[in-house]
Amino acid sequence: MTQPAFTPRVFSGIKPSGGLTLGNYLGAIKRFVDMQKGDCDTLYCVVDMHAVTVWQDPQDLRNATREVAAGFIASGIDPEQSILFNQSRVSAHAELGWLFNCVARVGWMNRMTQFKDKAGKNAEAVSLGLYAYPSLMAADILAYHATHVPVGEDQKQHVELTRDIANKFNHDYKVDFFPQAEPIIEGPATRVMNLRDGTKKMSKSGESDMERINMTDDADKIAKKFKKAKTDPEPLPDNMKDLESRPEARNLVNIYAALSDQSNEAVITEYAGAGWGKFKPALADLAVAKLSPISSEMSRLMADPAEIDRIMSKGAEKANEIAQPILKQAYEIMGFVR
Ligand code: AQP
Repeated sequence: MTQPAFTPRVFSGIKPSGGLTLGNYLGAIKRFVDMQKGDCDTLYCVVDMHAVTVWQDPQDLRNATREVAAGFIASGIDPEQSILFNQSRVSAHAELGWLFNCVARVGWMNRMTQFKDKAGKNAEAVSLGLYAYPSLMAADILAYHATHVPVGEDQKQHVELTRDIANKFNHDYKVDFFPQAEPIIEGPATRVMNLRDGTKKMSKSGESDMERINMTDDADKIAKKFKKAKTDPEPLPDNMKDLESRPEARNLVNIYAALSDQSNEAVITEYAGAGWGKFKPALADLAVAKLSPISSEMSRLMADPAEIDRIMSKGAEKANEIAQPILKQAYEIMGFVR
């Protein structure tokens, strides 16, 4: 089946399951801002319906939804240029998500490593929503016929499943209706790791606050967290290859590179032979310089939640205008009487 020409369109989201981390910033938001500068439509979503796949206290969910929206805006997402909204305001996500639950196969879901990681040994007791999460994510993307999805490394498998769902829908109904969305995973920090264990991803919901940098952390906290970050006794080498077996050291170099918009090779060349006593304070200073203007702007925005809600509501109206006709056609293709 040949793929018809779909207008390039960017979609991505972040779930308000806690405060934003440096991982969300470098792996996603910073890159969303870069893509906003291109020629295509950009839609950025606070995916609140994904957040409730695990328990969220209602007041925490409200705060985190506004905080993620504030994080987008403070980092440079312009609500006049990009469509910025929260997922639950556009019913097409849930509706198309159900249709895709009937397209996706249980065997496909069983292969999703994020579900395995999150459910762990407790798989019988987690919500059905956590299991079905990837088909809702496919709906998030395909409700807009989005073609490009900037994500961190951990979401690659879910974007690939989105392609499988689109393919199966197109094949089963003999149409060329849904595009093949491309995951865009670029830069030196596509997987920012936990500061206390370089083999685990930095997450909002990780157990200890010391394992992550929150976008709202102040200068002292950032300095303290980098100072206490796990490393090894060796100085930095002069090439990235020698960091292959040193995950914590590699992570700090990658973070430095992403924050300073350099390649990790350039960073390692600059700091070759340096010890942690030199590198960690330089990294902390850089992180404070980049994050503190964003966190001050986030606090300013968070002081006026009604304004954030107004921005998300306006964005949802625009999102709905794109998604509704696509949803309507999907229903028609499947044979629903409307
Ligand atoms: N550590 C990370 N490094 C690079 N990218 C990351 N992303 C998340 N963590 C890292 C990217 O941020 C976007 C939004 O992710 P999400 O919040 O919707 O889901 P997540 O990946 O499950 O994030 P968390 O922080 O790990 O949340 P919790 O702890 O609640 O599950 C995605 O593009 C993701 O790749």
